[in-house]
Formats: sequence, structure tokens, C-alpha cells
Amino acid sequence: MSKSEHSAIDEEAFRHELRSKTRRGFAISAAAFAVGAAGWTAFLNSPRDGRINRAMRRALELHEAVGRATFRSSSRAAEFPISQAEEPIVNGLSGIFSSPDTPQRTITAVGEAGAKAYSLGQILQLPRVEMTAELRCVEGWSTIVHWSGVRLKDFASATGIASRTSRPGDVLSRRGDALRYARLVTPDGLYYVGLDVESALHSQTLLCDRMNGEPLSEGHGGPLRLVIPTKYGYKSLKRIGEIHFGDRRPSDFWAEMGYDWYAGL
Ligand SMILES: Nc1nc2c(c(=O)[nH]1)N[C@H]1C(S)=C(S)[C@@H](COP(=O)(O)O)O[C@H]1N2
Ligand SMILES: [Mo]
Repeated sequence: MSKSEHSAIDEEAFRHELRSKTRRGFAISAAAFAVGAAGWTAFLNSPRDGRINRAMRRALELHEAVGRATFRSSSRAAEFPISQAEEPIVNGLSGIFSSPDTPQRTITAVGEAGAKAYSLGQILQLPRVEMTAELRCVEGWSTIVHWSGVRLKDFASATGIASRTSRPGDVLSRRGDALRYARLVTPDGLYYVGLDVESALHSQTLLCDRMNGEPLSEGHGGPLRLVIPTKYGYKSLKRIGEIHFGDRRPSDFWAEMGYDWYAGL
């Protein structure tokens, strides 16, 4: 089977999955709204949680519960032939140019055993992976981009950072050993994302140092950014300063503005 046939099939499977999830999501959200239909007034007047009202927040949480319940590590974002890759716009500069005079050479990893700094060189010794996938911004554009880097899963396996017992290896295969959440932060702390551990350790979740065959520019998050095509673009944090794993659900820059915390497959 040729490569393009293969990705067409993957894509069909992806769209099918998305459609059925969307249907399920709608059914449950509709039920939530019916319950909430005790009145628009009650809905609109419900107390606020951050910037959005609590009823809306609950609907998003329900949507997330559906996503998590149907998420399997075999659910994959579509991948495309490399020839379809294009240059994405630079979108969102929070936390990127705030310390331009300090070239960043280390990433701090924080787990149950405390914090440890890793050089970019150490991280990039992990097996290299390439992926051509869609960067989908919630604002309505999407671009197919060719990325290369290493898997966050491989970094976690090598360091033991996602393990409750700080043991290296595949935490998701050891019952109860995986910490529940990952949090990534820019060096200045201004931009941050939270991920459930299954999404963080998904095989398409990459730490990238190259984009479309070139070293990653500062605007796109160089020297190292997260790319997670199973989620909306706002989860793909540019310019990683710290990677944390823990059991407390992390805050998230765009979720605090009212967007979905889960934001993906
Ligand atoms: N540090 C940081 N990362 C970020 C953002 C940001 O403002 N700051 N914006 C996010 C959003 S909303 C999108 S759509 C993508 C865009 O990535 P690009 O600029 O490489 O196209 O980056 C994400 N990562
Ligand atoms: Mo975005």
C-alpha cells in the first residue's frame, strides 16, 4: 500500500472517530442543557468560575469527560504526506521574547523526586521522530506542518518524571504508577498548558526543535516546543522552560479565558 493511500485511510478513520465523538458529545451536552433548561435565566445568572459562568464550565467538563472516556492511545490525529507541509503563521507570543538575551540551554523537569535540569543536547539524544500533521487553531485556521523532534513519552520513560515512584519506563503500562497530569510552562511562567497524562504520553506528542526542515525559529517556539496534534493549537506550547508531572490538575492559559481545558480527541 502506498504512503498516501495509508494516510487517506488514517484520515477517514480519524474523521469517523471525530464525527462519532462529536455526536456523543452533542447528545450528552444536549442532555446537560436540557437539565440546565430549568431556565436560561438560571444558566445566565449562575456564578462565575474564572471568566465564564459555572454552567458553561460544567458543560465543558462534561465534554471533557466524554473525550477522556472515549480516548484510546490508538486514537491518532491525521498525518499527511510531507509535500503538503506549509509555513504556519506565528500566532501567540506570550512567554517567548521575554528573556531574549539569555539563550535557553536547559529544560527543567519536575516530578515526585523534585526538579532536575536537562540540556537540550541530552533531550535530543532520544530517538528522533518526524510527523506531518495539522496545527489547528481554535480561531479558525489550520496549517499542515512537518515537525521533527523526540517523543515526550520517551523523555518521561528515560527520566521517570511521570512515575509516582520515579521509575523509568512506560508508566501507563504499570497500574497506578502514572501521575495524572502534565504541565508545561515557558521560562518566564507567562504561558502554560495542562494536559491529562494519557494525552501527554501519546505517541504523537512531541518535543520539537525543527519545523519544515529548519531549526525552529524563536517565534515558533525555539529552541524547543511542544507539538500535540490531538489537541487544539493552544496546547502546543512554544518555548518550553519547564515540564512538570503531578496529580493536581494544572491551570491552562486559554482554559482560564474560557476555552475547553481538554481541547482535543
Ligand atoms: N509560549 C506560547 N506558546 C503558544 C502560544 C503562545 O501565545 N505562547 N499560542 C498557542 C496558540 S493559540 C497556537 S494556535 C500555536 C501557534 O503556533 P505557531 O505560532 O507556531 O503557528 O501556538 C500555541 N503556543
Ligand atoms: Mo491558537
